Amino acid sequence: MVINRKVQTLDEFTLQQLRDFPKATGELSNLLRDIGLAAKRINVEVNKAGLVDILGDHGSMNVQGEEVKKLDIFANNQLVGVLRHGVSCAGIGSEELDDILVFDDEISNKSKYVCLFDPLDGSSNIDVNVSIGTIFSVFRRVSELGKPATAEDFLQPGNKQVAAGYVIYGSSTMLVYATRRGVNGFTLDQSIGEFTLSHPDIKCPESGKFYSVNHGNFFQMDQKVKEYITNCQKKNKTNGGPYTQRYIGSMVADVHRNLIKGGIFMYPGTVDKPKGKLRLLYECNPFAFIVEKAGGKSSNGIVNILDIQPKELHERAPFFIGSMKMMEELEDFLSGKRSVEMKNIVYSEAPESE
Ligand code: P6P
Repeated sequence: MVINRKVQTLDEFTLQQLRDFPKATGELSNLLRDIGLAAKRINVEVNKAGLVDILGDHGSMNVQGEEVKKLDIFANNQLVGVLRHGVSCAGIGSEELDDILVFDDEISNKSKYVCLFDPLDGSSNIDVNVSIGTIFSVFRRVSELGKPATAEDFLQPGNKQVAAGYVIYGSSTMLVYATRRGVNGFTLDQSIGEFTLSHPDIKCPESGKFYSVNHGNFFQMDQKVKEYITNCQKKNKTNGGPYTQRYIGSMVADVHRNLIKGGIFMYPGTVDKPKGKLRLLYECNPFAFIVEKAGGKSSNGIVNILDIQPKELHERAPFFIGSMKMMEELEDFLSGKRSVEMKNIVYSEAPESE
């Protein structure tokens, strides 16, 4: 039987990283492989969500006050299980858990890392078969090894992440993760049950044609954000406008598309929700780390997302992320350097940008 050595599995890739960097202890590689295992188990259930009674509301409410669907709990339990059983994680923070979960056993307390995750983001889309995802963030502990992890291990700015990634359960199931060495994508090969390297060294195009925002919130947004969005809809020879609006309402799917093809994703603050909707620690930070390692940029509209010092586990942040040139154009509007006349715009045809 011919063994195709060109197909590199996630395990082979992370082991190769160890060969390339002999000083590495292998703990991070182990942690990433653990997450890959949990993702494979979650994928099985996501793929049959419509067939078994795992679908539908779990009835409980999570810390966000959102109805929890059974798959959220299943996904959370898979991640907690593999990380607690592994030897590379001292504790976790999860969208589904009110507080951090410290594993506090002799082996886990010696682990260098802690992990935060949204086990199944976009779960409100499960019953309409829209792509959903798992998002994760990995920090090196700041507390003393050998003792239980502490809250400070989790409340670090995003620029201290050592790895971050996501799994998208879509037309195919992909695991994408970033370390300081770059961003790589692995597609699940169901025939061998392994994530295999399909998108090596992902780079975010410096510009793109997609802008992603929930237009239903438009009139609640800051004027400068509204002007930027209006500019996205205008003909513009310099930036290729008008852009195409694509918004699936599932962050992993929206950001993944923009990472691969170029684009900008926005979840700004609104009058009702000045901090927006998205969670800093396990939604904004991981994607900010990934997209920046791929050459893109992110912010909360004022500072780089990765520079924010978190105060609490489930805090929210306004979120803008995407291609470098599109983010720079957004910043020109947010700083007032550029503006767009919005009165009397006749939309019979997209007006020229000045
Ligand atoms: P809205 C899903 O619930 C989620 O957390 C993200 O995946 C998604 O980007 C966002 O909320 C959608 O929120 O308010 O536009 O429906």
